[in-house]
Amino acid sequence: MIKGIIFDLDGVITDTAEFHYLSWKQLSNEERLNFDKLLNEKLKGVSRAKSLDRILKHNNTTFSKTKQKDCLERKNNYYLQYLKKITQKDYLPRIKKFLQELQASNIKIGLGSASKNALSVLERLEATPFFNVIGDGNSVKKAKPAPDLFLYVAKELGLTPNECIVIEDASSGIEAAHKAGMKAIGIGSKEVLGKAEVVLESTNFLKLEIIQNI
Ligand code: B16
Ligand code: MG
Repeated sequence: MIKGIIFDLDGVITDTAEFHYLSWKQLSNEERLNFDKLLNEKLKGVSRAKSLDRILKHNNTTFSKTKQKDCLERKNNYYLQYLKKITQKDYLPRIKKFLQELQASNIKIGLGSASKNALSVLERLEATPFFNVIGDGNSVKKAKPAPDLFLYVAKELGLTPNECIVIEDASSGIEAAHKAGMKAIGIGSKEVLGKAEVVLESTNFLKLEIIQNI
C-alpha cells in the first residue's frame, strides 16, 4: 500500500528550468562556451557540478578545479537572483491542490531534489509546510541516478521503498526511483520517461486515483 509520495522539485512542483538555463547561458557567454536549450534539457535533474562537467565536455574543454569552483559560484549567484522572482503563484498546474489532497488522505509527503537551493524555492512558494521530509542536494553524497536520495527520504518518512512513489520529470530521477525499489510517475514525454510506470503529459493530470491504482 502506498503511504508516501516523494516529489522532485524542478519540473514537478515548479518550473525553474528556464532560470537554470538563463544562468548557465550567462556564465557560458562570459566563458565563451557554447550552450543552448538542447544542452540545457540534458541538465535536468543533474547536480550543479555535473552540469558544468557536461557543458565543458560538450565544448571539448577542461577547466582547473579553482576555475570550476568559481564558475559554479557565479552560476549559482545568477540563479539566486532569478529565484527572487518566484512567488506562491508559481506552482505547476494542480500541484498545490494535489499536495492538499495527499495531506487530507494522510499520505506522507517528501521532497527528493538534486538542488542545493530546494529549501529557498519551497519557501518562496510557501510550500514548506506540506513536506514531512525535505531531501535536497545537501542530503546525500551520490546524486541521481543513484538511489541514495530517495532511500534517504523514505527512511526519514519512516516508510519502506515499496510504500513510496516518486514523481519525476527527468530520466535520471526515474532510474534513481527504480534503483531504490520505488515506482515512478514521469511528468513529460513518453520518449524520455518511458520507463516510468505511468507517464503524464503535465502535472495537471495528477490525481489520487493514479496513486491508488499504480
Ligand atoms: P542547484 P531537481 C535539479 O533539481 C535541476 O533539475 C537541475 O537542472 C539542477 O542542476 C540541479 O537541481 C541542481 O540545482 O544548482 O540549485 O543545486 O529537478 O532534482 O529538483
Ligand atoms: Mg526535476
